[in-house]
Amino acid sequence: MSNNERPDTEKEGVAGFMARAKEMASEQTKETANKRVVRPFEHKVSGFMGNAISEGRLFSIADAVGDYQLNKIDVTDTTCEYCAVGCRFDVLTKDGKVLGTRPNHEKSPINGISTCVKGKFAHSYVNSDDRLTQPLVKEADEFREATWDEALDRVVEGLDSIREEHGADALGLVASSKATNEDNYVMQRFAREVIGTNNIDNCNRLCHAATVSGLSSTVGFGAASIGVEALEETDCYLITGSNTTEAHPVIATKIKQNVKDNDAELLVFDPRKIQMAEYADQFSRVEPGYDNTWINGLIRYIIDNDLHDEEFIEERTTGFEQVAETVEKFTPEFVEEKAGIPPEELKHAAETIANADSCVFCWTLGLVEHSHGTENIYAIANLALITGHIGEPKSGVSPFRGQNNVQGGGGDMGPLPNNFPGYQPVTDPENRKKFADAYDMDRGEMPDKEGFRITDMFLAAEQGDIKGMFIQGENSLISEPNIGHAREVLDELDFLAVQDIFLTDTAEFADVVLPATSSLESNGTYTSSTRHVQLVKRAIDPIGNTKPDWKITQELAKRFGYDWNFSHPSEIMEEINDLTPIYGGVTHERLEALGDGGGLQWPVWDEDHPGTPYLYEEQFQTTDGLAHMHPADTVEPSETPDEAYPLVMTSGRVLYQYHTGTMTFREEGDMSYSSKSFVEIHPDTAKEYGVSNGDTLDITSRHGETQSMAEITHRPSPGEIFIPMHYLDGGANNLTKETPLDGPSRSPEYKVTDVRIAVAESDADTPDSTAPSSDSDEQSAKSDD
Ligand SMILES: Nc1nc2c(c(=O)[nH]1)N[C@H]1C(S)=C(S)[C@@H](COP(=O)(O)OP(=O)(O)OC[C@H]3O[C@@H](n4cnc5c(=O)[nH]c(N)nc54)[C@H](O)[C@@H]3O)O[C@H]1N2
Ligand SMILES: Nc1nc2c(c(=O)[nH]1)N[C@H]1C(S)=C(S)[C@@H](COP(=O)(O)OP(=O)(O)OC[C@H]3O[C@@H](n4cnc5c(=O)[nH]c(N)nc54)[C@H](O)[C@@H]3O)O[C@H]1N2
Ligand code: SF4
Ligand SMILES: [Mo]
Repeated sequence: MSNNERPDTEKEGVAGFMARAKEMASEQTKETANKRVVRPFEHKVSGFMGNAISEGRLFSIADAVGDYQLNKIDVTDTTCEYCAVGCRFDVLTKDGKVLGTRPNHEKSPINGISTCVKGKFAHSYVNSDDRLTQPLVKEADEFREATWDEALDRVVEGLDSIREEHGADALGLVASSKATNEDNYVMQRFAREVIGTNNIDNCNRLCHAATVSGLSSTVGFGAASIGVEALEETDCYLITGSNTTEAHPVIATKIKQNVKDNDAELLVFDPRKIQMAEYADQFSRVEPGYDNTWINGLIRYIIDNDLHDEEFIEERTTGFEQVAETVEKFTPEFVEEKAGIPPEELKHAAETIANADSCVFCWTLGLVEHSHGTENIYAIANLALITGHIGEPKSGVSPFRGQNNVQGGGGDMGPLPNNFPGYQPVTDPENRKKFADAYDMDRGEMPDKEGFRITDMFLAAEQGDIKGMFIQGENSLISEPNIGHAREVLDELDFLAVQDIFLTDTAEFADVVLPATSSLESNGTYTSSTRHVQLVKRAIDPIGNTKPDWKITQELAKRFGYDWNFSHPSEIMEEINDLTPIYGGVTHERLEALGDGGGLQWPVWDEDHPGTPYLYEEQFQTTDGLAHMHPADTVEPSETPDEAYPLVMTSGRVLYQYHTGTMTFREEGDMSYSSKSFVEIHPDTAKEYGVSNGDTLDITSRHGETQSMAEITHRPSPGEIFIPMHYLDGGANNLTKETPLDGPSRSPEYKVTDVRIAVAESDADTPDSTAPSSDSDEQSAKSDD
């Protein structure tokens, strides 16, 4: 539904407010003031959230702005702190308060004039009263405020005593993909140089790690091969496991535009009838966990019907024979039986992809958060390769990355157990020498074996092999698979330090909590899903006694005896330039000089290199320059329904909330939508179990149990339910499992959990309450045009 199609009642509310606000403004200000100041909050209410933000709050924004002391309003261009689309906007601030944001098309290479609801509205958390503003230390199970000196000393003591007694590998460090590239670079340096371990990882493991492992071993880089232009102009999209309108709204808008204006073909494969399905030429409902099956089915159909690109396969790839052999068993009948895709849909999709002049393969977590996630990526990469749809301006692979900086801070910068910055393996002696020399270490001091992945850190802690952790900017209690397991681990650690902007549910377990600046108080860079490195600029001074993440890490390093002496993130970037070839020419000065905040797409090999809008034009990033296809033949997910657990739960996101809610739960507008957990359930399933809309359900898996509220809707198939991941109470991770993990990437199988349901408390007061709620079916129209 577009903003203009909102129900009249909402329009009236917004329109009414706008009329009054404009009246106020016009009484008191001149035209120029109106242009500069009123527009941001006009923009604020013009969107869907006009009805969600109370008039009280809008008027207080208007009042603050309405002092009309224009010279006191600061405007800073920066990059969005939510998702990896990489939108940029101006932030309007006054006296340390964030008033609002406004897209500035001159400084927004990716989004132009668009942002989504989160970029537009969800920044109240920054000035929230319950921000962490002072370090905290725990004494007799209670937190008390401490000085930075005391808190940092306690962290050093906590980490050092474990290292003394059990060795450096008894410590696990978690870096934050919410933080900048520079923050993450120093964090990996801290792990390796100061602590002496490769036990460092971040949320990419819970996210696209299978994409990274799958793509890096086939085509070279664990990243999207294309840029936004391809997403705007390609002739064909295969989108799978991506709820694009809710998770990457600005990209969704570009895709919908291309479909509408240029008749681009859109194929959507997903277990849920998400909004993208409504724009699709073909929507195919997938059985959760059977992606390898239908993708291999497409490959088989294409090869069988001679629709593959023989020249491309011959000249640019290896492994075709093995793939062709492996897909033999994935007949249309087998695909229908296992993955639920009818033969005619398989045929139509295969022919559409193979016959298109250009095609982009888009995916997100529905494809990767599986016990065989890496195989799913092999399969989709094989499909791109056998059709020759990669290495061109409008064709390629396009995983939509998650956190604002998971591409850069979660990968490129090397806070990873296996790689130095720039994906240089830690097991290669040459790389170890290079980094040891740069850090002035003895070569032998550089840890040489791969460290624990996050998921393995939690398993190792259970076994007593990890004794202490330092978690920056992750809310592991809620985001790790199986909250029950995560709780036990966090509770059992000998020492835990957490660095965050709020006292999160995870931080409650900590011995020391360090208060970091938020994105809007930070300088540095983020790297978007399309490999754009972009500037992040401080819009307000650090709140309270908070410090930037990199500075906290540097102060800790100093207490351990390492004097790094960086005085600004741009200096950290200079070190990155020297050691990370793909960032060789990315300097803050250059990004600033571009005038648009930095549309430089890596690899940028040196200062004269213009960046790389799309990858693999001539060669793949492998030792022989060829793409290496890997066969993938796993069919089943790790668990399948039985009598005790007859339904399949998938988990994911909603538009208005972000992950564990630390930021969006503090935004009153977002909280008027999806403020607590719910279970999407098909009307047939509801009928079968006697469930009415609004009932509280007991939901039990083989790994845990929880209660959540029923929302009857046609979005899921009968036999499947969906629960969002955002909530501690009633959220999906009360039911998910910590093992098995995907082999190569060690990612969890968040997307498939067998469950049973029972009504705990009925809300039924009308005979037709088992009908889909209009609200929840409308969710299939959830978007943010
Ligand atoms: N509003 C909002 N936006 C976000 C975030 C947020 O928390 N809130 N988080 C950001 C992050 S870190 C990430 S990683 C992205 C995630 O972005 P998405 O991956 O798009 O988000 P999910 O809701 O997890 O949705 C995954 C999709 O996979 C489908 N799916 C489930 N199981 C399967 C399966 O077995 N096979 C297939 N093919 N599909 C399946 C679901 O129905 C859903 O449509 O979003 C980013 N953007
Ligand atoms: N069941 C299920 N579980 C999932 C998923 C799923 O689809 N299903 N998705 C998984 C995915 S893809 C992801 S990415 C993870 C996300 O899991 P998390 O990364 O744990 O989720 P967030 O809530 O984004 O946590 C980020 C933390 O960083 C803090 N923060 C924000 N800005 C800063 C900063 O500048 N500095 C510091 N130090 N801290 C900051 C926030 O307050 C918050 O506590 O969840 C995973 N869990
Ligand atoms: S699409 Fe992502 S980057 Fe763009 S405004 Fe929304 S949350 Fe921010
Ligand atoms: Mo993610």
